[in-house]
Amino acid sequence: MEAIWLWIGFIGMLVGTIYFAFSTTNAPPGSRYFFIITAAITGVATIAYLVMATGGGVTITGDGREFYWARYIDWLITTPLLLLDLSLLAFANPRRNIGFIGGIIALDVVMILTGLWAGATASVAGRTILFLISTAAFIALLYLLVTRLFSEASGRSPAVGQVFRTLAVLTVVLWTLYPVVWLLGTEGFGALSTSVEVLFFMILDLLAKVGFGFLLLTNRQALSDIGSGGSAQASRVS
Ligand code: RET
Repeated sequence: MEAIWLWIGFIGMLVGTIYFAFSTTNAPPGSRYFFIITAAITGVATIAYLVMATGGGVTITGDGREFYWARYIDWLITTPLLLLDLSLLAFANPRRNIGFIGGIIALDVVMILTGLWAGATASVAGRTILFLISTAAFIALLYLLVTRLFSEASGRSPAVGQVFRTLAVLTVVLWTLYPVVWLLGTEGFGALSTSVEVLFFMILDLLAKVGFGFLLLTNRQALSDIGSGGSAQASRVS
């Protein structure tokens, strides 16, 4: 069954990538970078799913589990890009907030790397400690997203504010399900078989990348507000 879920993941990511890449030609002026970042997110995942579906990117751990490390390489590249999309929506002037954006991405990288090491570790104690470090970074990241990014986004045009809130809520809910699947799956308590775990991660990945990208890139009002300056004030003037 695993291979079927992985092929479905591959096709879903591929279709998303082609759609986002073609939509770039029709991007509202000044918003093209959102299309490029979003197509890159699904593009990286397309390759990761192809690798896993053809039997790569997986290893047997010291304690005998089948561990798909390829998905962490995907997440290591794509989750910072998803946070970049959110940050570029929230900040009227992202360049001036480069420290904050770098900080939230650094927490994300810590979360994914310690999650990778936790999954690859044979000892239960090692896995538990690394899982806790990863979760702490995740909570800090969510805190920054819910406080600072939300308040920045409320200063933008109504359409930008609305799409930011939808995407941020989607992100908080979906991302929180990843450690839950991990804990229930083979890396944690082993309540889910490898194939059910692969299925759940595939659904989450499609929603968090293709679903996210679709909601963002089909919102032409928000994208053209951003292209024309993007703050509440700029959109009132135009
Ligand atoms: C792990 C296990 C350790 C604890 C935590 C995790 C969080 C993972 C997250 C992944 C998000 C992935 C996304 C992929 C792209 O579509 C590594 C599962 C907290 C939040 C959004």
